[in-house]
Amino acid sequence: MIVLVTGATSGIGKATAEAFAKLKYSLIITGRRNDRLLRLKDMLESKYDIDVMALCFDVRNKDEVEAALGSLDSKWQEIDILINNAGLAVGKEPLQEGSFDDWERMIDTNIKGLLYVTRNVLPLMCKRKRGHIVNICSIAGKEVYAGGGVYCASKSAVNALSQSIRIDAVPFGIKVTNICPGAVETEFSIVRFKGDEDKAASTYKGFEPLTAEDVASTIVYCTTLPPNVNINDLVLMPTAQATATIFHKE
Ligand code: NDP
Ligand code: 8X3
Repeated sequence: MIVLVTGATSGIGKATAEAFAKLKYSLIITGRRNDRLLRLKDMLESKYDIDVMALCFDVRNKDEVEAALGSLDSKWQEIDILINNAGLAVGKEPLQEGSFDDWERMIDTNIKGLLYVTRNVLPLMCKRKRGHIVNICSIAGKEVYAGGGVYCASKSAVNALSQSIRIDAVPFGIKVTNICPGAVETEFSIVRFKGDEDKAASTYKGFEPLTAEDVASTIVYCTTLPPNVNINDLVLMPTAQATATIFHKE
């Protein structure tokens, strides 16, 4: 089995890569930070005795995505599972104060990046009449909240794309799963608050958030079900989180 995980240099993507490594799957790991990618490749290969291909590219750059995925030889083209995980939120201002640059980073990464990667991988799955695409959406794709406008819109788009890819791919026996986590403590909030670690840490104060490993084990669950079973859509939350905005904090 071959799994491609985008955004494997941190958080959910990294934990997911390791969860599949434990199952002895071969891995294609991607991200922009090549030093982290190469360290992860070395660790996974030596600890789990598996094959790992590291591809360094920016999912926002269509040419880079095509060049990286087009460089795969026939063995590595046999991707069984694609985890579209690379993504981010930037800023949390009300829309009237929002930054065009932040908006473009979110739209280009979360929507267009997911599309560029999927456009390169899905034809390979269609040809083999097998495959599973897991899109990491968010509770932000199901609900909106103050200051979340463009991030929530980008994740609503992921929600819609999961449904439409499922329709287009169903004649080829391909599964599509949309995974919507609530609060997961990763580098997500550090990125959202542009390096302000105190503000990022305050997001997770007073309750126990999900861990990246919690999401990874859910992804493994969804992708190891029998061939006739697919989880279309899955929302997982910390027990202390009821909706996108209602938390029980001590
Ligand atoms: P992290 O910031 O820890 O990880 C994000 C990953 O995405 C990194 O590996 C980063 O790699 C990669 N990435 C970001 N931009 C690009 C890009 N332009 N090209 C390639 N890779 C990129 O956050 P999470 O693990 O939390 O986030 C993973 C996914 O989960 C995201 O889609 C996020 O929206 C979603 N999510 C997160 C939740 C949370 O509370 N944390 C909840 C719900 C969903 P690099 O910087 O090396 O390129
Ligand atoms: C990340 C979770 O609630 O910050 O997608 O949007 S949230």
